[in-house]
Amino acid sequence: MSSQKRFNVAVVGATGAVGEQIIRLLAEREFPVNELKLLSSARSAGTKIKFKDREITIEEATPESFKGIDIALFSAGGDVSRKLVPYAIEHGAVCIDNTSAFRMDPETPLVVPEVNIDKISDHKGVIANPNCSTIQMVAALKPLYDRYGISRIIVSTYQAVSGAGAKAIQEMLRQSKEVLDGREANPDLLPVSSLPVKHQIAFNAIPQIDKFTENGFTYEEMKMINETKKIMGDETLEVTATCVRIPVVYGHSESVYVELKKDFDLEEAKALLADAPGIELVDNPDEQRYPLATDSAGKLETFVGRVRRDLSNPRALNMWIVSDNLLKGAAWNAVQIAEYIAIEQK
Ligand code: NAP
Ligand code: 3JM
Repeated sequence: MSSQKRFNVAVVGATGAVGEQIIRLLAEREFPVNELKLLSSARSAGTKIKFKDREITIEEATPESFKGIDIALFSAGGDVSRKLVPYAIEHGAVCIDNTSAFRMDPETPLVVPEVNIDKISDHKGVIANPNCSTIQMVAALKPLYDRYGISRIIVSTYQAVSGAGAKAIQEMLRQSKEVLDGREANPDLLPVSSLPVKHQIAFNAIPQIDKFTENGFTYEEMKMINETKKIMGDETLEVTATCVRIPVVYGHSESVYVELKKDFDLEEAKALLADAPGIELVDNPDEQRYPLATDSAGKLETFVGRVRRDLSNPRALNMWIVSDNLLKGAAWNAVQIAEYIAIEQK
């Protein structure tokens, strides 16, 4: 992208699964970077990361790290954001936060550019990036919402291990090898929670992502429910979710049932999806074409297929929504927001 102004950018969580993709996208998209500060915990401080033709030394993230920073992208967990975002704001940075720390704060815009880019200017120093599973779902449902209205969404997710961080990928691969070698899998990480009980992810499906809340839903499920209403700007939307971890490395898949407020024509609904920004319709049952997690890996788009009228409710659709959880689900949505900020401040 072209812009006169160049920005001092900080990436917090630069050595993580999301941070790595943010750095790659900043380079690939030619984001107008002046200085790039790469921050992590003390564990990784001192290691070097390549950015274009430069080698940048990782520094420990501290309250002082944000002096002179214009844009700070956070993906180092909620505790780090809660602690450091206020300092970054104090130093004059606009923060784009990938964690759940500020998403439901009424003062913080929760932005998916294809859905509610108009909210981007309402910030008080921090713009929140939604949860990965929410982002791809609302991006795909937006054209249907605008044309027909939506009353109800029932979603089940099939989420990749990379959503639980770089360590979870290694955990799944290690367990797979153990099982293929005829040994028992030694679960050590998933589900991510403070409880000592861990489950096998290799050759399995775990119906728990994040901790449980008191109502029987997990936090991941509650994120999808609450964030969807906030992003769509519609508290009357009825949403329910079941979030499941599966042994896929990259790409979250979702089975979505959506009840519309008006009668619809199926071919028109598909045409709306095909024309929507950031959406690619892959829907040809005759040729067995539909979105696959493996095809979504490395891509910026959200893929939609298996679009069909529900048999129990003629005003409802069933569909399959897939996207790379580390890209549109995290790093790309965040860099997209940064690109809009850069355009605004040009
Ligand atoms: P990850 O691969 O485990 O990486 C975690 C990163 O955070 C590493 O760079 C780590 O640095 C850094 N970090 C950990 N503790 C820190 C501390 N006290 N101070 C500074 N940096 C610290 O995890 P990930 O998958 O990249 O995810 C990171 C976070 O992004 C998640 O916790 C989540 O909040 C958010 N996330 C959001 C989405 C989304 O949908 N928007 C998706 C995935 C993740 P070291 O190398 O020093 O350990
Ligand atoms: C994705 O702070 C933490 O423990 C991070 C938990 C986490 C989150 C979150 O709640 O911010 C891990 C993976 C997310 C997310 O995007 O909601």
